[in-house]
Amino acid sequence: MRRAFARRAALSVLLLATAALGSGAPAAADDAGVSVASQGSTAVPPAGTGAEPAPGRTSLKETPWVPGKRGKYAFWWDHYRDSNDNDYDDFSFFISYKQVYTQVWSGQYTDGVEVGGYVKDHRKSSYGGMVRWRNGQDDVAQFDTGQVLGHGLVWVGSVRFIHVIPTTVDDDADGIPDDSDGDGIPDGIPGGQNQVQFGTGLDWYHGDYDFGTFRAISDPREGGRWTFQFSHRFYHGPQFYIEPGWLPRTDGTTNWFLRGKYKAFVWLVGDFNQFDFTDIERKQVSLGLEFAY
Ligand SMILES: [Ca+2]
Ligand SMILES: [Ca+2]
Repeated sequence: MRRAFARRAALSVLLLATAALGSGAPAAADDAGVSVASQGSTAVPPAGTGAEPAPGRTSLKETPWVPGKRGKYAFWWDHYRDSNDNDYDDFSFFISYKQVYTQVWSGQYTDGVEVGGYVKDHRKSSYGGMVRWRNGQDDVAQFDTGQVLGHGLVWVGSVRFIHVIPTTVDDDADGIPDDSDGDGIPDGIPGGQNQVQFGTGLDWYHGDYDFGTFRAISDPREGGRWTFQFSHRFYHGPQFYIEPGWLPRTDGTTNWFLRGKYKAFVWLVGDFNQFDFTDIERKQVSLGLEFAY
């Protein structure tokens, strides 16, 4: 029921956003920073980081790199409500400088820090990575590349190494490890403590700032399961965009998000199933303020 609703909602959002903005967003030639020549290069987000469908990631909210600027900083409030009716509030601070960034966050769900960056070759293809530590959740290292193909297309590949910190599952969030088969041995983390995740896909830059994203991301928790991301950012000048995303999975579940920006105000709403190595579904509302410098 919830899945069906989420799917309908996501489709409605996509259709509405496409109808409202897809045709009405003129490519503003004077939007400084990104020329036609630099599309798929300057504007490329750190490759592969957009491949992450989990809501806690910076990249799901924003591109860390601002064309023509040294960087940017942002303050975020994240509110989660999970399928056990638990609420969490987390706060984070993000800052990028040239080709590196860091983010720290703290709150009821987790505390953590992430550091990432990239370099580019003479073809403006990127090679990047990030490391992240989340207290009581996981340690992550990722390497990724974005290869410029021309015609605004960038091929993205990524590999992510994940060390899951909890050793048992607690899907009903009662503080007691679940034992689904009742044999007295708690359920282990699906996929084990150490996991490797692969991602691949394309970004397509067109217009002055608009871009579409496609990703296929393996799910090490369940062999053969993949998550796909279809999203598109519709710009209307540098101060305003809206980006709907639809994330179907090969097991039939669907996640979605809708994010946007108006001047310094940035926001995201979304619904994410099986978040963070549990069967818990999490709805998310995030509000932030961000400033380029
Ligand atoms: Ca439990
Ligand atoms: Ca058991």
